[in-house]
Amino acid sequence: MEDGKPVWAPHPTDGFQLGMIVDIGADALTIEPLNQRGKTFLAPMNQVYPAEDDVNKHVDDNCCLMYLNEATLLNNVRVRYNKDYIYTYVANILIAVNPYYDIPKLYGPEAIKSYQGKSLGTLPPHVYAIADKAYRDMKVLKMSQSIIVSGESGAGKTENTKFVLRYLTTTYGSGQDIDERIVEANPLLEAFGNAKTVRNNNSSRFGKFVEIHFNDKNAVVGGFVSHYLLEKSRICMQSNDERNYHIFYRLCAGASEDLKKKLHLDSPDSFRYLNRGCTRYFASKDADKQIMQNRKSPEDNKHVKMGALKDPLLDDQGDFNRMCVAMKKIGLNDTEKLDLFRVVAGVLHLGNIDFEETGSSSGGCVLKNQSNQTLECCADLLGLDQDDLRVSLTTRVMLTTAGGAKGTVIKVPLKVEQANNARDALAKAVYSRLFDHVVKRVNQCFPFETSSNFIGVLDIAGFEYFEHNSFEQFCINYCNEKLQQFFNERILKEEQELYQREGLGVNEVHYVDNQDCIDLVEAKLVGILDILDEENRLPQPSDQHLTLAVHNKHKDHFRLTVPRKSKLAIHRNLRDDEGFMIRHFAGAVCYETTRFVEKNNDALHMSLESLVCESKDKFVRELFENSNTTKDSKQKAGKLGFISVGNKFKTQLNLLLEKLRSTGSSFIRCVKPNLKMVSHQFEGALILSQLQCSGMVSVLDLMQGGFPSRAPFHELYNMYKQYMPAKLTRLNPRLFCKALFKALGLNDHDFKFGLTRVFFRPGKFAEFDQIMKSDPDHLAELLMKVNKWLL
Ligand code: AOV
Ligand code: MG
Repeated sequence: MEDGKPVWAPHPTDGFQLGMIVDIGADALTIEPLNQRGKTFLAPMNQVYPAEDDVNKHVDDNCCLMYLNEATLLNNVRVRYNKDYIYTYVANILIAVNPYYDIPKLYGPEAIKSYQGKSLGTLPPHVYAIADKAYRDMKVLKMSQSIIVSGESGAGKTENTKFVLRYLTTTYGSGQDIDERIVEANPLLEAFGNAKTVRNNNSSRFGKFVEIHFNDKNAVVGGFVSHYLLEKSRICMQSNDERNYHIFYRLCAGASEDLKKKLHLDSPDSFRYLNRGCTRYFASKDADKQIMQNRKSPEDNKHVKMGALKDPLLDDQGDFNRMCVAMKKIGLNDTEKLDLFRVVAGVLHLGNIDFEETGSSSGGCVLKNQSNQTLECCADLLGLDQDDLRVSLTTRVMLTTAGGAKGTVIKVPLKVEQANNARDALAKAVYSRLFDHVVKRVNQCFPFETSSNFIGVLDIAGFEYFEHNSFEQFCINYCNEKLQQFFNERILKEEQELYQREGLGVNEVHYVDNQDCIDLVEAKLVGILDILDEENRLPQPSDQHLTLAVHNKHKDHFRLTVPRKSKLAIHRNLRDDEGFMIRHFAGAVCYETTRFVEKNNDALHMSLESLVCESKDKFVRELFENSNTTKDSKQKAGKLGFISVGNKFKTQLNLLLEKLRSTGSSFIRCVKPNLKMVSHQFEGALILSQLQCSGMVSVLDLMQGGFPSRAPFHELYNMYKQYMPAKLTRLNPRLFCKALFKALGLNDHDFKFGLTRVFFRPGKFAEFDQIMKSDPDHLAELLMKVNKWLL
């Protein structure tokens, strides 16, 4: 860092602030903030970074900056965000900040047109540019491509994913129904798989990989959606201020009177599964106002006053109608629609069944009186026999070995609490099978026979850590470890391979391999997932026993520790048998293991399973027949009452990564600008931590030590030949560039000539470009030099 130049020093809310170094200590610097002269503070040496000369300047590709570090990246993204440039490149990686409002013309038909066939970097950074690059790479390299969209909840993954799908189908579609269907499948998937959370009013509660398939002429022929880990706990219970899946409210708000009668529907607050989350509606007053303003007309606000469970930020009735239109467009007929709605209503009624103690010595329970009619409704909607349903909810079939008579079936009465659990388990099973069906049905609407290549878009939740982290966070963070490893492989490894190919002889760059963390979770027998399965198979599994087993197996593992207060993880103090802490690439997370065992089991207990499998309703029966549960695993489950959620996810994830590794890849890192979900508010510290979690900072480290900007010889040649004398333009592009660089007197240290392109040190390409675009007299003078040098 040079004397007398401003630096970026840490700031608690802005991330970084400009200041001057006024004193240098052993490992801390004394900084005087530029905007608070006279006041000083101490900053750790390794958190102070050189600032660009002009901190108001911004660049499309962050690699054009002179200093590549997290502070200059944050500043570049901030300056751009304030001008509504929400997209920024770091080399080929796209950073996308959620604007929380519709930026005029950003995504319109003209924008779609303009990006077609354009190399990355010729137009302002855009998600369309990434989509087009994927398409051109697929075409030229004859290789499938994937676009990995990541970021925390509310960062804009799903919106950007939709823009990619719309761009590709509009630009390279077949001109037939299929194009529209690929886009219109989303409202249906979102109705069943998205919900309002405190972080996002339309939060995807499942991961998805959407493939658009192309024929040998590179036109769209079909699509395929894979889905991962629908959040099941939400079906029966939501946190404060959160809702259940959209479809429940939409159906209650939007169904015709006729349909309402048929499905015995009422306002959402009459259903247990809907009326326990929303005690307060507003994420914040500001967010609320903002969103109200965004509503196009007063008409949009008129439902706000409806029943207590009506969320003023969401227009359930309008959304219901839009969803029905989408269903029609993708080809669902009325019977199919009714099938879906019937099961949704069935789940709602199931949730309203209440139990009370019998008071008899057997300790069992019975349905509360007023639940009898609900039972009837529910049985009717799901095609079940009323009495069978009653018995299955209040008793459990067990195989007994008592008295030596092996395998005698007995019915054990359930306690109220157990009956509640049985009811909820059934609801979760029915709804999650219904979701599987929705995805399957969506896939039938863009079928294809053969395809040459595909472009897949991955929209899956990013690294999460909350105050309480449970099995869901454990799975999603495990997934992010795998994706981070893939990112490292692709970005860091490939960068080095490029240097090698081009004969640059740059020192190898080291990065932290997270294989050890992945192994900790997924290794055979000793990995946490297998330890968990083993626990599930015990006659009396318990979360405490599981937790101790995990600690025992990995006593000195670098990545695993007992839970304790740490700077990195905000959590309550847990006992050693209540949780464990994992050091992830993005920070340490403390997992509370309560209900891990239960959440890891996908099996319904025997009597419930056979109940639904024998439903009189063909649709319900098929939900269970055609589920992902193979016959094999069902048989296993029958014996042990256990189907592993964790290991199923592991298998799916490994298949996904295998697929990703076989494709070319692009990365989109989405960023959430503030917690209030409002436009024009840039919370620096919050954004900085997202950039760090996404691995962007290690990319910058790599780039700062290497040659982040590069330009193929022929591109430079084409860019500047118009300014050159004829003699020079006769040279081949490589010689042309050499001559030019020599004449300009550029410092040898600032660039390197590879086999096909010039590589620039950070910021040096911008300098070079500036010289070339400087005033004509100056350029002419320089060109004279080129001429002279050549002669
Ligand atoms: P997510 O997919 O990353 O969260 P979304 O894509 O659902 O986040 O974005 C959240 C909300 O932000 C959207 O509903 C929009 O209102 C707004 N938004 C996002 N991107 C844009 C954009 N480019 N322009 C305008 N508004 C935008 V989650 O699914 O919760 O992890 O599980
Ligand atoms: Mg989403």
